[in-house]
Amino acid sequence: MNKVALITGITGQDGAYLAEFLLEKGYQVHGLRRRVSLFNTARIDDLIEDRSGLGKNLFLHYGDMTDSTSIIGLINKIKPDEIYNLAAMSHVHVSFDTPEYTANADGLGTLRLLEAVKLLNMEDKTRVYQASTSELYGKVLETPQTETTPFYPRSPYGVAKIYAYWITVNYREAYGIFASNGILFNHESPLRGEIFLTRKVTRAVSKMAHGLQKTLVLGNLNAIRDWGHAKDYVDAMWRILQHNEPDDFVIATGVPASVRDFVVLAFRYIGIELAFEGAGVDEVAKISSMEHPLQGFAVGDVVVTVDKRYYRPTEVDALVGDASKAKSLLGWEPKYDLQSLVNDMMAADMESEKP
Ligand code: NDP
Ligand code: GDR
Repeated sequence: MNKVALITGITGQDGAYLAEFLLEKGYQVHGLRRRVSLFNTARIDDLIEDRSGLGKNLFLHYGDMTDSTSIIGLINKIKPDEIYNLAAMSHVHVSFDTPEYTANADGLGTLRLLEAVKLLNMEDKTRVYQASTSELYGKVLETPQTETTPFYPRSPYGVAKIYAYWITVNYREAYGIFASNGILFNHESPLRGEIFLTRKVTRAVSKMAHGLQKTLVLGNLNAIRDWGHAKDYVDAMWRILQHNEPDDFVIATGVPASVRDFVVLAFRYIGIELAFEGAGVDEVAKISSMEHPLQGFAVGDVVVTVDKRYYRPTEVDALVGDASKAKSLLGWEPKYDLQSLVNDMMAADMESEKP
């Protein structure tokens, strides 16, 4: 019998990669999708349309993390062996504008799911993966961050996710549910949402290369993140649920890079070197050299500026993770480094942004 998996958030970046990963392993995959006014399945349309032959084992169901009945009904109907709880209002900056909704979907949503497993007496059958985050560390008290580093979230998103983290630990300890947290650091890909930093940069630089955009406006260039590839990180999620006992794991590359560093690598992909001048909102990046002429651009042109509207009320300055535990207990290793991540994203956006 094929294992049955439920993925909440299947229409998101990680959901799409995880669905493909599990289908390739022979799972029957069910996805919780919410009703929105435009189609939201672009990332999984290849699977839905069964272009690779994997789609026959994929089933989508309408529901919402804020609606207990849809969650209980679905889990009761499909009786999953594994649940991957990826659904969330996942944008840190937006969470400052929608704090109550974020707490409901990201925090209470996790409770609803765990409570459904308990109510349906599926504690012994169903394993639960919770999409926890490096945003739990927030104001960093120790570097690099490990499973034992204290948490200090700095956004409504981080605070909602800390509830989800602890309710997952609590249902494991109280009811014996195989429930584990993956504390994942930033992971990106060509499927990354367009308003996250990396994708905003790779799309803008690709548009510039095609003569469709003149400047890129960003927020805090000093923030430091540990960026990996989503493909590597969904493999870690699966390994966490195959482990012989439920536990919590940091998943990260261990390599820090600033927003400025990421911008430099993306421009270098199209043959442009940058020189940064000024500081804070007055900082700009100018073209210092060009490998080949690019129509509409000359050495000395300002191509990156900073605008306060992209600053967050409270920022997470620097995150870098130590994934030693996952490496030794799960045998997990990332295949992508920052350069190959940038190359993958730039190659995809150069194609998709072609006029
Ligand atoms: P995305 O924003 O790309 O995807 C989020 C998914 O959740 C989408 O499918 C979205 O649906 C769905 N969703 C949002 N709100 C609800 C709701 N109320 N009910 C049902 N579904 C909902 O996120 P990622 O794929 O990048 O991340 C996956 C998970 O991992 C998230 O929980 C995120 O917080 C967490 N995480 C992500 C990291 C990263 O760097 N990517 C790092 C650490 C944790 P729709 O398509 O309709 O919007
Ligand atoms: P983050 O990702 O907040 O780390 O959360 P994001 O890509 O949004 O920001 C990364 C850093 O870049 C700075 N920044 C900008 N960010 C955006 N979005 N837009 C800009 O113009 C910009 N300029 C500078 C930010 O201030 C920040 O420091 C992501 C999400 O996927 C979460 O769901 C996940 O939990 C964490 O990663 C780990």
